[in-house]
Amino acid sequence: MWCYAPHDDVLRHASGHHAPCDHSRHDVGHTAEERMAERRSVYSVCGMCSVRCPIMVDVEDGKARWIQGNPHSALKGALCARGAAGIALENDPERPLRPLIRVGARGEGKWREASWDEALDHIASRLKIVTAEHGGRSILWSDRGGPFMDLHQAFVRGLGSPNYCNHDASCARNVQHACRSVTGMGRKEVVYDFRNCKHIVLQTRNILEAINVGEANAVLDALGNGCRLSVIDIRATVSSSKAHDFFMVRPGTDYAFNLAVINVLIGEKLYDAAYVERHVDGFDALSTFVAPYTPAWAEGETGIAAAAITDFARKLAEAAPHVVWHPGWMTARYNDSFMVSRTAYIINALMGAIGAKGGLPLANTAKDVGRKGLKKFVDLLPKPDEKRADGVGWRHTQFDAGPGIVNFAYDAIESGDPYPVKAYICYRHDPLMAMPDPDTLRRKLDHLDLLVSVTFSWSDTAWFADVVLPLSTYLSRESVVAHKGGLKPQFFVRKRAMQPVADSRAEWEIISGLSRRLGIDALAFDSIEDMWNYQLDGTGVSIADFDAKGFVELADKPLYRDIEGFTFPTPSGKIEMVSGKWAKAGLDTLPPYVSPAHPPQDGFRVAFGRCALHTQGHTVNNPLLHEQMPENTAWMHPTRAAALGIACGDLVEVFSARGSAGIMPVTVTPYVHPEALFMIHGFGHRLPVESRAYGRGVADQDLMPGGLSVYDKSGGCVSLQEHFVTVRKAGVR
Ligand SMILES: Nc1nc2c(c(=O)[nH]1)N[C@H]1C(S)=C(S)[C@@H](COP(=O)(O)OP(=O)(O)OC[C@H]3O[C@@H](n4cnc5c(=O)[nH]c(N)nc54)[C@H](O)[C@@H]3O)O[C@H]1N2
Ligand SMILES: Nc1nc2c(c(=O)[nH]1)N[C@H]1C(S)=C(S)[C@@H](COP(=O)(O)OP(=O)(O)OC[C@H]3O[C@@H](n4cnc5c(=O)[nH]c(N)nc54)[C@H](O)[C@@H]3O)O[C@H]1N2
Ligand code: SF4
Ligand SMILES: [Mo]
Repeated sequence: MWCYAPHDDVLRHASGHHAPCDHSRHDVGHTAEERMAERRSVYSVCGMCSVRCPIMVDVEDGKARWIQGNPHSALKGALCARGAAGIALENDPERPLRPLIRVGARGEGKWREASWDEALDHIASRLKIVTAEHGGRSILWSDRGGPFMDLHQAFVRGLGSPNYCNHDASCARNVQHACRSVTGMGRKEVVYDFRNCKHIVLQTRNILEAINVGEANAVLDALGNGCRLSVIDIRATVSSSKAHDFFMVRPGTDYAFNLAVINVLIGEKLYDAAYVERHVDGFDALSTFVAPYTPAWAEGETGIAAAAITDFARKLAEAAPHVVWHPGWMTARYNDSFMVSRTAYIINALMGAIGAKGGLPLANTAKDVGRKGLKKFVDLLPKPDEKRADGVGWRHTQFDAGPGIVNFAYDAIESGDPYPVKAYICYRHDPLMAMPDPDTLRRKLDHLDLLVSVTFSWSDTAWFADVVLPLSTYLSRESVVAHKGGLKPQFFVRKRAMQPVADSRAEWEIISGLSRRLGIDALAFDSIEDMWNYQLDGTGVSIADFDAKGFVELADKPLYRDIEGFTFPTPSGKIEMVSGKWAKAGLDTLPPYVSPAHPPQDGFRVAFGRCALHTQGHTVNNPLLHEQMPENTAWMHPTRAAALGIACGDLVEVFSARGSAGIMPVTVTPYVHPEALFMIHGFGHRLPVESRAYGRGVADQDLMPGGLSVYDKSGGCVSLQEHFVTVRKAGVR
């Protein structure tokens, strides 16, 4: 069994400053002494990435000793390396250990330590001043979205602001909007039924390294059962190493690839004609549109042989409707990424896979299985009668208003259009790393009167903030109850496995504390139990019901809803090849393909992705994960390296149009497209408080000057790979 032993000085250091906070009420039935002496297992939820896997934490003497995947769940005990590194995070002194209030200039790194009361009083008084001068609408909030956002959205309502945003404009908004434009539903309203699938297609999706543990298990099980796997990527990955077909496309040409596949499926009548007749609107327009986009044409664009595309389309049709063409996840890449996802959904529809077992069946909510959903915190507060600062819902009518498009709100901070935005709470969000061109973003954020970062590790945004509030890690905080849709919908809850080592707080403690100070009485809860009880009221589930497995399933067995009589929530009521909603916003959802520019002489297209060992930018300073992977390297094709006189392992300086972004080692490999310079995201840290990560590798977001205003007009995501870079040999290691 692996166990992380904290340095003694860490614990002494942190516990010496531990604020008095009575947490005993959260552990009903245990005295502090009993807790210290006992060994127990706590069902909880991982928080090391946005997936939030169910976990089981072994606790001994009041400390988390071992984390594994919840054995009752689809994880069957498995966990990824990052989730297991939570204990190292909890014990790491190189993170904000108590509230900090800025005393120097923004970003200078001069702080004074504050008590929680002082920090929350400070924020509340600043928010009151901003509200008095500019109204509640001038407060912006952003987070990572996901199952706990109800409480956040309620708090933003309580502030009197419509400006709740999440990080999705730099992640999956293009997929969300693509799904909406084709089916009328959000992307999570369908399930990827990998376990019963016969042909999985991964396009811009590295499912075995950009991990969701349950999903990775399901894909491996499917492969074991003879499911076919095809991977479309610009480089080889662990996923492609398991594939029957691997297509290494020219970066940015996926739309061409998909159009050619549709061309074959329609031209050779390989689609499900009965399904199309029953459920699809606009098929004739699609047929006419794809006619010129033949595999021979696509070969010139993608570099994939025409015969291989044709053969692949035929194999796909053989498996229909047990087909999942993954529409992608991190698709904030190109100006046509929305269309890549859209055509993926269209192909799934042509295969009859949307709504089918082994394809993309409909996800069920509590209501769909005859149960009552959680009571929502947002319903405790009136919706502010204000337009959103990011223009979503009125200026940009095609986009979902729920989480908006956060970078448009940044424009409002700078311009004051449509109204001033003066305070910004970044909760579990690091936009200075997650958004392109941090220099420009810093200039925009500098127009704020108040910037607050709520975080469990140092981040570029925390460093630039006026107040830093340390959030407890997922091991030492509870969260509100969450609902997860799926074939078997469920409620799940994060429980506190141990008391925090640092003087940090759980989100409910922070939100209740601020609500109390701001007069948002509806959210000024005294305990997490009160919140859980409010949420569960009337559902027939009590908090004790989570003791058995950590989650409560709302159905006995997977429910596959028949879509025969189903009306899709689109303007036509059908799956739309031409989107009615987007057309109303003046946008063409079958736009002609535009060939991406080739990089200039000696240049590369910047390309990035995730690795199994790190989450975004916030784990590269984690002692355990840093040891496993301390820096990123630039992947370069041998022909390009030879032309530049670069050998594997050499150091190169990487330049954007604006200048140098730093020096990194090169990995020379034939398994990356010659036009791309690929690197793992999240490195290139420059904060003096992170001794391990400091100065290691290059930050891809620094290679995207002007990137905040380069975005997919139909999908809403920033287009992070629409940037070219050059390299210069900087030495030999
Ligand atoms: N250039 C470039 N930009 C990108 C990407 C890229 O590959 N390249 N990737 C994009 C993607 S896919 C996404 S999702 C966004 C991510 O952007 P973010 O959502 O900003 O990603 P994280 O680094 O996970 O940020 C979470 C921040 O919240 C803090 N935090 C506090 N509590 C918790 C907790 O309980 N759990 C976690 N996980 N964090 C906590 C972390 O310390 C960290 O500072 O960035 C996007 N931006
Ligand atoms: N280990 C780990 N797992 C994670 C995360 C993490 O940080 N670390 N983050 C979570 C989050 S927030 C997200 S959004 C998901 C992301 O999950 P994914 O979207 O699967 O992750 P990425 O690695 O960003 O991108 C997938 C692949 O797209 C490829 N790609 C780049 N450009 C192109 C192109 O032009 N065409 C094609 N076809 N492929 C291209 C990359 O080479 C990469 O292999 O992962 C989640 N899981
Ligand atoms: S994929 Fe890994 S890091 Fe993400 S929630 Fe699951 S176990 Fe945690
Ligand atoms: Mo993401």
